[in-house]
Amino acid sequence: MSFLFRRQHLAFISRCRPFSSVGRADVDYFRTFLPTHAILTTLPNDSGSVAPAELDVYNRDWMGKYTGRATTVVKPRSTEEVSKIVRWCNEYDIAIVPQGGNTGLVGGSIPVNDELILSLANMNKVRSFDPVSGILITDAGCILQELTDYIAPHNHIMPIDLGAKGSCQIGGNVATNAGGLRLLRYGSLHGSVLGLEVVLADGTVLDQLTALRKDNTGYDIKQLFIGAEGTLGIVTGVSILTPAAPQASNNVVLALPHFDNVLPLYRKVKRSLSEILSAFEFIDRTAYDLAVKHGQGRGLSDEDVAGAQCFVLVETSGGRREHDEEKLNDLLAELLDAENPLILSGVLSQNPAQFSSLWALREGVTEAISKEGKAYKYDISIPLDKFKVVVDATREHLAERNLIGEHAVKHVMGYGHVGDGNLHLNICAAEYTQEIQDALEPFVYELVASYRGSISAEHGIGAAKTHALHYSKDEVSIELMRKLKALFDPRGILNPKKILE
Ligand code: FAD
Ligand code: 2HG
Ligand code: ZN
Repeated sequence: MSFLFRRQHLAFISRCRPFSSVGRADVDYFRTFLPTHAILTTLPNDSGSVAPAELDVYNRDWMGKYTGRATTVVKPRSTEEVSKIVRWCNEYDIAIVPQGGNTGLVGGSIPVNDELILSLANMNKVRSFDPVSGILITDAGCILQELTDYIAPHNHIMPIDLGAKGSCQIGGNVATNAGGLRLLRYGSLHGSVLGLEVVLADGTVLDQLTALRKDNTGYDIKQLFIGAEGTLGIVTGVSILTPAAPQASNNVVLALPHFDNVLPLYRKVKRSLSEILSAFEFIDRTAYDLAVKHGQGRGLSDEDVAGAQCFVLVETSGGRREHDEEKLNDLLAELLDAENPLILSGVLSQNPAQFSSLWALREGVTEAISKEGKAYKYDISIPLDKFKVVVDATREHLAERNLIGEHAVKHVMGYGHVGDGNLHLNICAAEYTQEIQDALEPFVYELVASYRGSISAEHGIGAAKTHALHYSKDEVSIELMRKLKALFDPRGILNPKKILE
């Protein structure tokens, strides 16, 4: 009985604990092993403090939606330093927010109060790369693009790619279980991450940084940290399997007269391109127009896109350029010559610059929306044939409440990874307002739940969706998640109020 009470009590503590603020004594302790430039604090301190504005980049998220009140950011350079910081914080009740590139889209990397921000930015060394196996072992703070550049001369590529590649870190990718643009071909990080090094809540270092393709020795504990959003441990090292670079990559953007053509087109493309198909991405007309308006890649001519309701980007990656080009050209010819063509027009990239420009149309939508206004983002998994239904229903729902207009919701749009059944429903407004928020939620979540979909396909739960977790997870699952949290982080210091309320 008393044991049961203690367990329940522990779970309670991990959810509700009030934490200590970082104080001068804490900063003084960090200074015993961190150099001056690795501590940014606004607290009055003998060794110097910074102006509060200098912490803005750490306290504000990429969308400008979430703002924290951290007074101190630490930037350890080694696993040992991370461990010392975490051990200290655990002992003195200081909550920690691990932060990578701060490109997350659900507020997970921002303190909800004045937690200590532990930035991984100074842990940015590649530990080893084996060009034979393709296994890369790296510090968690390495930026995705830099890892791509590092292995490129060895003719390998990262198994993950996303629009934020210039800023996001591999540790952040792992912590969010980011999906991105290559998931169709290379699968999720649950498959390509081979090992992790993690600092646990009490400062213990869990060394599972193996370079083994196969390892069935008991529970696969590392999987729990993939997608845990920094709530179970701080990822300091990553071992990841990188595929051989394809010999040739091509892409084409196709303009479609109706959304109804997307699924027949997907079936056709899969059949015709089979093993060389590496991406099948969707952009509706609103998203496409915004990308073009904000200079994200060069589109098709006005004539080509007249009457197009949506667009699809198809990428091929294969072993022989001539073979792949021939297949893609045959497919295009077939699509255009058909009695009832599925497409209106298409542009096939002719050179690397055009290849990047076509990709930018798709990758650049998020950036374009942020230039246009404030985004409400719903990153959902739903049946493919419901992509348009959900976007239209949301637009209508907002229109019925008179919320569509230049000073309210400017655009409602959908784009995403058709191949993964993942739609990005974005509502772009002039400002973030409670009225729009209340109109969108729980409306969108109920719609998603009605299709037994997921309210977060790839961005995570962060702070943004804790209240909505139950739309995609039943009580049994949530209770198990709570128990795991209490087991890994009994004092609840790691990224509080993220994932679980
Ligand atoms: P952060 O934003 O710093 O952190 C994200 C979460 O992980 C937080 O909860 C944080 O506490 C935790 N965290 C970070 N590092 C660690 C660590 N070392 N150990 C433990 N926890 C940690 N996502 C996709 O899935 N697919 C996409 O295609 C995609 N495209 C994007 C495009 C743009 C333009 C932008 C801005 C974002 C996009 N994202 C996408 C969101 C995506 O989640 C992040 O870009 C990326 O995975 C987060 O990495 P980060 O280093 O910036 O992490
Ligand atoms: C993408 O696929 C990203 O472009 C971002 O996951 C999606 O901005 C979004 O909603
Ligand atoms: Zn995405």
